[in-house]
Amino acid sequence: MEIQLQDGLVGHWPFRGDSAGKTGQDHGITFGVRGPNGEPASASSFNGIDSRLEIADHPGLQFGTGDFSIAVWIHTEAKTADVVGDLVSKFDPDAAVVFVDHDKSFEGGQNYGRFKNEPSRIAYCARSKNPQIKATLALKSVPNHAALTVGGMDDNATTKAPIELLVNGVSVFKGDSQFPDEQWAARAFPIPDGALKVGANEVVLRNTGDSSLDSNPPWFAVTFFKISSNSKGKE
Ligand SMILES: [Ca+2]
Repeated sequence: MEIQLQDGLVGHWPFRGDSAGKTGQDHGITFGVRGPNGEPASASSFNGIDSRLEIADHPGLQFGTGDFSIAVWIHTEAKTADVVGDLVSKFDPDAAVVFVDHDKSFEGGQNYGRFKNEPSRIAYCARSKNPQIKATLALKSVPNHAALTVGGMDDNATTKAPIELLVNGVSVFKGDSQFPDEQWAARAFPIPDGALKVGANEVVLRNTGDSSLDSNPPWFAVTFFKISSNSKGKE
């Protein structure tokens, strides 16, 4: 079966000449550089730090749960001294999201590396060396009816780890974790009005279990925190 590139095509950004930015908002891209085979103005250059092309949301970009393909043609330096950045990502512009492996603001918890395919930190009990995980999320504006979403995992015991979640010191959840055992899940917790502010917001996940052990259950693992508008809370 032959499949044409144009079949079901949602978008195509050639990055040739200076036209690439016309279909999005460019941030620090150098257009019109030499591309494949040294041909002038046939490629664009990204600085690898913060340059990017930002495309506004569009119904065509709501992929749902079906399969889709993304193809890119890139050139990198022969030798790179840094980790490779994202080629394509999608995000809610009103949300603040930090991932354990992307954000240096994570403190505390045992840095567990990759666990069940996700980078993670683990909070052990209250009297252990790693009883809490803290991260800072920067908000450009304060969403109405906000929620804190946690990408987390409960321990391998059949019981649930007792945890407390705090946003800027305000408790948004306290009790047995509602996460599955040894399986990643994302759960949203409403944040009371007034708890958030523009700028840095501190999120803490605390294991309130009564133990000093740094290995046994109850433990709780985190891979990301997200603060966003809680769509369920909107009128
Ligand atoms: Ca458990």
